[in-house]
Amino acid sequence: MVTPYSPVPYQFERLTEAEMTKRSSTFEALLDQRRSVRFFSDDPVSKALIEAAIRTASSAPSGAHRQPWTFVAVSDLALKRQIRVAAEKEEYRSYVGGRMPEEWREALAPIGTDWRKPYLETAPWIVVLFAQQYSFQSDGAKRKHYYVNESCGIAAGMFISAIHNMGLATLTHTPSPMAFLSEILGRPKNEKPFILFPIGHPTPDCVVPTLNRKTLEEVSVFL
Ligand code: IYR
Repeated sequence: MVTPYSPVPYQFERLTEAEMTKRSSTFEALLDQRRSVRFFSDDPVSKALIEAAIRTASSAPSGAHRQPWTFVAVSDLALKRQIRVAAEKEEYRSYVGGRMPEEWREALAPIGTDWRKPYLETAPWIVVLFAQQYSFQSDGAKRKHYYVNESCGIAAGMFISAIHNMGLATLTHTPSPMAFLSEILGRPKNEKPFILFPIGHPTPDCVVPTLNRKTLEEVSVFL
């Protein structure tokens, strides 16, 4: 059955230039404060906050509005431990076992990462974003998804922003390969692990790598 196009009025507010400028600088300053964090306190974070971040992320635009994502939120210590062990096994092979090309290892040197991922156990939550390559209709027929990577990438960005806005920290973590996440978390075949996010409060002595962001001139062209 085809659902017909039935538009409704868009609720929006036309702002003044001054108000737009004020809002843009407040938002820019907020997001500029965000850093990828690798030192998490084990202080608990309420389920309600994680739910709010997922709802926010799920408002992302997506190809044909298929919302091709599943957010799996894990607070169970035994499961987090299992994820840590499996991730470290893969990362050890990459960093120490020579699976990561020299050029890549050099690119990561200033970030200071290695195969150890203790935060996967310490952070009160791990949220794994799975990208649904397709889904199923109620009659079991395959339902096509469109622009899955673009859609999930946008949802991931909005998730990270929501987490930062609520004063929590996260890390965009992509242990490679990630197939172990499907197995440990019991996800169906149509879902592929996309990004893993440890979430929590940073430790009081948390440090982050020194880095500069590219300037507007470096990242843009106006024609
Ligand atoms: N997945 C590895 C390696 C890694 C890759 C990139 I690209 C980074 O920006 C950081 C790390 C890890 O998580 O350590």
